[in-house]
Amino acid sequence: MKFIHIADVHLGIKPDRGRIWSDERADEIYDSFKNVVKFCEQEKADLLLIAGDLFDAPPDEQNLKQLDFQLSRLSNTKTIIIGGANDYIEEGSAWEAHVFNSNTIIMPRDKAANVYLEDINVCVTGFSYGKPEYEDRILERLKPGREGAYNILLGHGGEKNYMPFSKEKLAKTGFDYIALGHVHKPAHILKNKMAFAGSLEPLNYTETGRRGFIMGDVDSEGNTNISWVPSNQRSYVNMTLEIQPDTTNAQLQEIVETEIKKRGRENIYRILLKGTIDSKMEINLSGLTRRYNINELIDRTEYDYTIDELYHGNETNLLGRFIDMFDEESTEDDEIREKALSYGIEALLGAGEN
Ligand SMILES: [Mn+2]
Repeated sequence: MKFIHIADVHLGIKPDRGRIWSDERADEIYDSFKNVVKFCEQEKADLLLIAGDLFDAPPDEQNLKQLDFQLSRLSNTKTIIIGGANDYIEEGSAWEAHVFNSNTIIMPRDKAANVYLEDINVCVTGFSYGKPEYEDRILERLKPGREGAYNILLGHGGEKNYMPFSKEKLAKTGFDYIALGHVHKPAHILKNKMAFAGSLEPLNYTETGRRGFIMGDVDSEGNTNISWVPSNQRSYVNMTLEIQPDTTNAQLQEIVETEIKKRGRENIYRILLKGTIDSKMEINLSGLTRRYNINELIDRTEYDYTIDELYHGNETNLLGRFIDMFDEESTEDDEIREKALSYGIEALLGAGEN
């Protein structure tokens, strides 16, 4: 028996609204889901398990028709879905009303239920969210639905207000495999027995690293082997660059460009600049932000100066007068005094007050 376990696809989400790559990301998330369907067909998977938050919000009839269309391409695979914290199933909602043409089962809302698939002797126990939050430790109390079958638990949560559980207690429930959703970072919790699939694509800048899904193989003795398959088309990358006092803005642009090309120009970058720059240097990477996906540029550079050099030539302006102020006798602690002087100078240089 072969299964594919996915979660937290968040269809319909539009990451990084307003950015040049935002619309494309929405399309890529949908494409990644279609790729999983293709993969199921290629691998002749018996089961596609979707552990909550397939949609970013409760779906309407159109969303479900499109989903049904995608899943109807599967000739060998049954799909079992639970509603999660984002796409919870309300009474009388489209989730409940839609009649699927594809071989798809939506687990009922707000209660535990079992689905027994006789042809593959698999029993899936699941609990669809009927509202956005559950404080109760519901998953820990679920029990395998059928003796003699291969028992799977399909669950969403693991955090305060989202069906919290302890890994130890969940591991002792007796299921053969526990397919989890909610945490967007993939996590293989208990070897070949319990895992968060993670999302198919990273959904915001905090979700760095690769994303994907889980493929499981169960042999005739009931031994499970799972492996993780990466699927994301882009990553969020945090990049820290150290700048030297003699670096010019043109050089900085080249450094950033080289680093982006090295790490993949399709990726979405958060660039942190550190080090010391010349007090006349002005950082401007606008040329790059038009050509690459730069989500954020954080400037933590400091100006390169000595107080004497700085004072010379600035005696009569705001900067000079500020330094004068600190030269006068002071009762302040030396360390505080030095910090205040340096913060003030950085601010005045940054504002061009010299
Ligand atoms: Mn989610």
